[in-house]
Amino acid sequence: MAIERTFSIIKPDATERNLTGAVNAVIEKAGLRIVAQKRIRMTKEQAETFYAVHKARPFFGELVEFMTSAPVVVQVLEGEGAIAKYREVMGATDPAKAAEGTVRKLYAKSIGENSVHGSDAPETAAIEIAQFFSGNEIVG
Ligand code: RTP
Ligand code: MG
Repeated sequence: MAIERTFSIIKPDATERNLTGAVNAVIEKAGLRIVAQKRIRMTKEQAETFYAVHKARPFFGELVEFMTSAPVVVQVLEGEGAIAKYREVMGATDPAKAAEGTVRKLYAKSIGENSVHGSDAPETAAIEIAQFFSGNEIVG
């Protein structure tokens, strides 16, 4: 399988509970390498752009409000099949349905406040990485 890069966000519910290191431990234990990372406060504009695909969904306003409510940690993860692997490591969107040992099973509070984001395909990974990182910030 090819070496890929995926985009990750440690969301406000996790940073607020001081779980950045705990989430990173799960990521690294799964064999994914954190090749870029920064803590930011997302602006409303950044959150709306990032989740534009969900604009028509009933939870969009709530989602943007949540993502801007506290700092987040944006990351680039690298590894074999990193995109699918990280989705596995994260677990299902709804923590009640997430498998044992996944980040969301371990730490998520609810379907909305679910601790992490991960890209769902190579195309979205490239777009999402480019929204938050320039090439020289990523050190593989
Ligand atoms: P993400 O994009 O954050 O990695 O999560 P995902 O693919 O597992 O889920 P997606 O369907 O793309 O939804 C994006 C985020 O929107 C929030 N959400 N809230 N209240 C709700 O019913 C609801 N559904 C989704 C979650 O924060 C979800 O991760
Ligand atoms: Mg998604």
